[in-house]
Amino acid sequence: MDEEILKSKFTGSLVGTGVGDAVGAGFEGWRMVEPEEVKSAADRRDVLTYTDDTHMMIGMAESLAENQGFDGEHMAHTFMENFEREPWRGYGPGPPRIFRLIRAGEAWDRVAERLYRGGSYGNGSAMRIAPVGVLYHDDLAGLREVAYRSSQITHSHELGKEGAALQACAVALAVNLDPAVALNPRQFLAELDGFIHHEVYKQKLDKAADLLSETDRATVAGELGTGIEAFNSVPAAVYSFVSHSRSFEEAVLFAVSLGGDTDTIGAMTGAISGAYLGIGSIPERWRMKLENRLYIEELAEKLYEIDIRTRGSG
Ligand code: AR6
Ligand code: MG
Repeated sequence: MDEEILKSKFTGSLVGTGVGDAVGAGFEGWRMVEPEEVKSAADRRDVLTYTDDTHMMIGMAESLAENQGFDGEHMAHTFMENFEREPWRGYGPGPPRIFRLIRAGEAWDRVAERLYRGGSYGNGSAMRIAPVGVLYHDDLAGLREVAYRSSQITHSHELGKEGAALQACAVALAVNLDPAVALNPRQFLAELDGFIHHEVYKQKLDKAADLLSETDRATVAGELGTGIEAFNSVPAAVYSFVSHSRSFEEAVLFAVSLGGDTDTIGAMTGAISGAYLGIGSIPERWRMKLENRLYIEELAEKLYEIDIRTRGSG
């Protein structure tokens, strides 16, 4: 693939996370909303402010860039320090508790098991995963391992880990596809199905395929789910992407219009769409207003440089 196109996919996925998150942020908890309404709300705002989704995505990218790959202890401390600087980003209930326990000296890879029964299956480890998806785009075994281990910091339930791996894989597959060639939605879903192990996700991916010709948004939202749990939100993001693969804007507006956990489903949809279509597909009027855009682009470029070096020596 042309190196400029590949680079634009790295930046597209990370900035896409931020834009999707910020566009969805005003509608969290709504039952359903018209795409037009989401669009005009985003257009009216002077700054697109992101939430914890993008804040944690930035932490992942910072840690991966600094260590040229995954270092769990470092990533956990990066999350914790970022949270302590900006605790007002809208974090879910679990992660702040984890950060306090890590601050008190608990081990980064054990602490998450103390939350909920068997650890969290919230979507918090999937929403932030775009940097893993782009960095490991040509190594799906490595991607799975890093998705699981990074999830272990805050979301140790197997459904939390699998949701992070599914979202990372969707980003990676999108990076590897030529944006000039029309996407085959069924094939994309089938490849994800081949990658994923857990039956809960396999069933959701099958449903997504069955819903490809569905025109009623309420049916899509009801069947796939739009909740805070990873299995009730990653499938909706994948669906929003495959059903609107030619347009970043349409994919994100559709994702948010489903209601529920709109910022996170918007963030995950933006990550996949940006990874497929590249940074140029993100509407300029949104991209330019994204808070900390230049820093996010810089982090994406650092990950891209690591990718080039790894491929050069591999
Ligand atoms: N059993 C029952 N409920 C659970 C379990 C479990 N094992 N695991 C999670 N939940 P959390 P997050 C429910 O706290 O994933 C922000 O708004 C439980 O109700 O780990 O980081 C972001 O933008 C729990 O409170 O946080 C995202 O929208 C909830 O899932 C979201 O929060 C969330 O899990 C991310 O939250
Ligand atoms: Mg959020």
